[in-house]
Amino acid sequence: MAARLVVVSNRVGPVRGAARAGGLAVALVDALREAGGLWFGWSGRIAEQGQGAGGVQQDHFRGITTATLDLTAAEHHDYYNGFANQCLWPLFHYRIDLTAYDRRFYEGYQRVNVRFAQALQPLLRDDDVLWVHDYHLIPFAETLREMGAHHKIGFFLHIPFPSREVVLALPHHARLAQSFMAYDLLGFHTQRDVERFVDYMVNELGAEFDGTHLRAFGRKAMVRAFPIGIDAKAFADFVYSEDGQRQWQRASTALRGRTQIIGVDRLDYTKGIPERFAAFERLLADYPDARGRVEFLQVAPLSREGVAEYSEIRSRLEGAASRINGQYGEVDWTPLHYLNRTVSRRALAGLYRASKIGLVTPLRDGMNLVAKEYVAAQDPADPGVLVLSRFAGSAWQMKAALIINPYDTVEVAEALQTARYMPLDERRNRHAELMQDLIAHDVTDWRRSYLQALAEA
Ligand code: ADQ
Repeated sequence: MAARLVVVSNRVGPVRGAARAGGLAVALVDALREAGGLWFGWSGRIAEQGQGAGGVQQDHFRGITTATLDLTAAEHHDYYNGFANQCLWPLFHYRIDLTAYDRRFYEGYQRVNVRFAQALQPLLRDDDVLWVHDYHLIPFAETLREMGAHHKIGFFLHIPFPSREVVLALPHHARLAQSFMAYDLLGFHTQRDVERFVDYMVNELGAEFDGTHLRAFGRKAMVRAFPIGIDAKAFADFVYSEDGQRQWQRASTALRGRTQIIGVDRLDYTKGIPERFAAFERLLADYPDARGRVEFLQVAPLSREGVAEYSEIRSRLEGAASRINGQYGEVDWTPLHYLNRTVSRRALAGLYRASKIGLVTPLRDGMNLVAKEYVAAQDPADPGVLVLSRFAGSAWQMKAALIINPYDTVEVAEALQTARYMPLDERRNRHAELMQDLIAHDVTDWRRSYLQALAEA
């Protein structure tokens, strides 16, 4: 019998409604189903202030077990909002200016990793294989190994690994590096992330690298890139679902022949949304023929509302949106539509299809799945054009997109204008190239190649 898979991630996704949650949740649920697995992590619940967090809650559904823990209010503050989202998240996205180096955050982070490891350990079987996800849980394997675990444990980082100089700004960087080495396989989205990680480990910490394995702190780990994909075929089918059709129709009717540009992101300062608004404003300023003929729809549900930077960016965007509409709008034309709302994945597919231009401008992004979803939702016979930031991990794969520098609003406005007038032949060719790669490197391919490498590591 194949070894059981244990997935460990900060949030345990919905197992029952995984298809609705989409992307990663589906991929992990499929992997767990194949191996009859266990998914372990935070429940998403916070205990009342001053209350303990209680024990592990287990649930079983179609061969998958979930085991979750609540966080105390203090843990949520120091570990989740603190070290994970105010220190590692900004730092790994090159926002040294937003990085909070509070020692209490780091201690809270370590404590939660220890508590999680202690809670998982009694549930482990000898031949389990563990797959740990993302920056919240870097010390997880080291902590488990200190408790005697000898399992095969892999790690995947969903966000970028930054260049060496940036990592050095973290007071605890060498401790974290040691924690990384407790894994047997370290997975990153792109070869560039692998190179930056190896450069840091070798040149700062004296690790040795032989092209596939890194040796440091008395341990050896395989290091490789596994670019995550989407289920491109399923996403393309969403366009023809009831919700997809409804949104597509609704948007098309409202557009009355105008061109729609779409942006879809969690409201996060790494996604380059203010820069995107500025580029749209530049388009209207520099290309008068766009006025009255183009609309920009930005869908950005609020996220991490407990962190101050997130409310700041929210008010900044509200200001920019009303200024642009105030300056350029007409009684019968609103240039910019800005919605702080989550849309179902099917409805999202319909919105992408109704949009002739997909505008994805992160200042840094591990991969960026929106770029892939936009392409998958297009009509191959008359596809829209993707304008994509060179700082998204996906730009390394999606070379047939119009690749731009998101800081350069003039260049982005030019790309939007190019996209508006791109001939059908060129749009088809670019789309076909992008789609071919999306299908060849989909999310199933991603998890299979990761788990195969882990089995061999
Ligand atoms: P995120 O930073 O969340 O993920 P991204 O890869 O773009 O970024 O994925 C976002 C997902 O949320 C997409 O599937 C998108 O459709 C969905 N989404 C966004 N806005 C939505 C809305 N309004 N309604 C409904 N759904 C919405 C992190 C890393 C990325 C990496 C992924 C996966 O930051 O770089 O690509 O993990 O590894």
